[in-house]
Amino acid sequence: MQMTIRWFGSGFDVVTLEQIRQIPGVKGVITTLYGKLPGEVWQKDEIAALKAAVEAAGLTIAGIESVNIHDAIKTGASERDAFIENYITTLENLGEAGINLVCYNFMPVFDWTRTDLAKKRPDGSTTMAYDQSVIDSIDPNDMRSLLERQSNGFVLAGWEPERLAKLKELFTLYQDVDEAKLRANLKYFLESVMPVCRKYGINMAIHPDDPAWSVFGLPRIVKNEDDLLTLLAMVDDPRSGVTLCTGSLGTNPANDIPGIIKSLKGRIHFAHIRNILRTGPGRFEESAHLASAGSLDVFAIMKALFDAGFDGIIRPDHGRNIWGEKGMPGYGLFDRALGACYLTGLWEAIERGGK
Ligand SMILES: [Mn+2]
Repeated sequence: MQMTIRWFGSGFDVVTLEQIRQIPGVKGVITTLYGKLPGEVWQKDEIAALKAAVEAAGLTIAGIESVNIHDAIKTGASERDAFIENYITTLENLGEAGINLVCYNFMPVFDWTRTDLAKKRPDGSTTMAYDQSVIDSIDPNDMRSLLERQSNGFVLAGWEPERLAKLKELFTLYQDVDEAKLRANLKYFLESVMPVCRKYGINMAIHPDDPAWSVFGLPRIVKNEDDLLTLLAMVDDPRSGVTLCTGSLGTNPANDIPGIIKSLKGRIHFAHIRNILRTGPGRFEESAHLASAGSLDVFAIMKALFDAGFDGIIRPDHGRNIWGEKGMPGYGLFDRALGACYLTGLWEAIERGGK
């Protein structure tokens, strides 16, 4: 297990590499070229500069989150092959730089979705929360402004303003795409990139849908164990795997996460561990990582990863905003550092207890 922290790059992230380096047990970051739009090629010199910045701070790049996928690929539009070629070139350039973990998602139109980015909790901290009744009562066009108003001025990952400015067109692109079509487009994409992944030893790790159900009537195909097993069987290559995001899968109480870990054995390349507190049907908020703080048994999750022989990369997922920090929602330093230490402590105890 390698503990990491997500870092959005200088100029985008207010958390510094120097701060991350001081979190016990963290030697690597999960990072990205944050200014890149889906479909753009990541050039060798840009990757080299990112790598140099991380390494100058005494850290390594443990993986990329994310290389986002262009909507033409997700919808199976005629220009998808050109965008897949770009994606392959990006993977080659990452592979040449020795980077071999890429997280991505296949969610249509909207990436992760929340209705409140700074919900006040009883302890005075703020956190991201979701309420399906809010989604049901608003127009998807208002979704972007709802989040932008609360984002502390940060561009939110996966919510590229340039892309979402064309929301109407985006919805039109997806109007004939149902789950079966989306799945077929994912298969086409994965089959196209597997040769370059095999050549460079790159693990592709799909992120589950967040929340784990359809939003605004759009199809979603990475919601539960069945979906995950279907996609792994569909392109049965060890380089095609999963980002186990407990906070995303855990939004649906029917998802037994330790059970899912057991079934996915060997195909979990990356884990996002966080806790959520389910506050009602279709409602949840992000809690501290501690098992006792939310609805997920984080100990049982870490134990299941250990028992499955997991030796991949972990990061504490979102944190609350605590101690007055004004960070990117979900991505402040303090609560994620607490999360990293808690998860590392659990792992140490499980590992030593097992011997
Ligand atoms: Mn996640």
